[in-house]
Amino acid sequence: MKIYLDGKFVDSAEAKVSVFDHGLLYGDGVFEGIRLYSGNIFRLDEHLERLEYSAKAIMLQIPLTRAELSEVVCETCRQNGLQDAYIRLVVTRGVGDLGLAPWLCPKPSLFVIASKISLYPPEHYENGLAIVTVPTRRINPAALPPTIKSLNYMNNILGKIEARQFGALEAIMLNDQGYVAECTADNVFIVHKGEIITPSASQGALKGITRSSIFSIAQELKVPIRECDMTRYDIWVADECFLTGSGAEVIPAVKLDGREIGNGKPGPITRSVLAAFRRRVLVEGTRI
Ligand code: PXG
Repeated sequence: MKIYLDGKFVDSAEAKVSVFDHGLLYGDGVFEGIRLYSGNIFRLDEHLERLEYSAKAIMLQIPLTRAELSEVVCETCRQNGLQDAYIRLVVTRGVGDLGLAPWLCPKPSLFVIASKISLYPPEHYENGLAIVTVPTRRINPAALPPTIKSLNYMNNILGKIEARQFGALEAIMLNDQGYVAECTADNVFIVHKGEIITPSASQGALKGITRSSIFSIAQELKVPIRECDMTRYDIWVADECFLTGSGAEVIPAVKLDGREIGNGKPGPITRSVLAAFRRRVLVEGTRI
């Protein structure tokens, strides 16, 4: 496997960063998780824009322009002969001393890994996921805006660990006011009386690239869609529920905390959204 690391393509065994890199020492950096589908990088430009916003928010200078980054991501896929892949694009604060100070890190580090992804097992797309609500709350946007896709994922990891303790693959995370924010690595949607509803980013959700494509899919399907505050009650009484993410794509959730959502089976709107999504991933974005 060839990894792009700071201007060069190197073998994975040589793709190493320093123990003094602040990405490692403090989670000081930003990243994107992107998908390549049959030679098409799904919504690459939107991912690069979000990366730029994340970097701007933490006052990190990305060493490449948008066009250069785009080419590096495409070339990493080509170098590895991939047509379908999961792409991880990471910008770290770079090497500094043992203090926090980011201004003492003169050179950010940038690397791109393109590899295979392990998806949720296919039967879950057919039968739906049983998810739980975890005790760990989504971090308050005033402490660390969840809209920044930073390398500091400990809040989500605690949620993920708890999900597993309860035997679930994914979990609802509430914000500190008790409203539904999102899942540990996915956004959440419900369908109620023919309408698609999702929490707004201000409730503590990442502005997911998949999430934003659901808004245009809803238009295509002529299903009304809106952002709204959401409690667990809204999920209890919803007709359908689904989760979205670059890894998960669109996956039905059919149980929450042991309660059936709707009739306990993936619903018709979820199925049409998933089908529309699978068409779009082949055409929306950048061909390598
Ligand atoms: N919320 C969080 C906290 C995420 O990390 C999403 C929502 C969905 O956003 P996108 O832009 O992907 O639609 C994410 C993204 C994985 C994996 O391997 C997870 C993500 C992305 C890619 C792979 O579980 N999370």
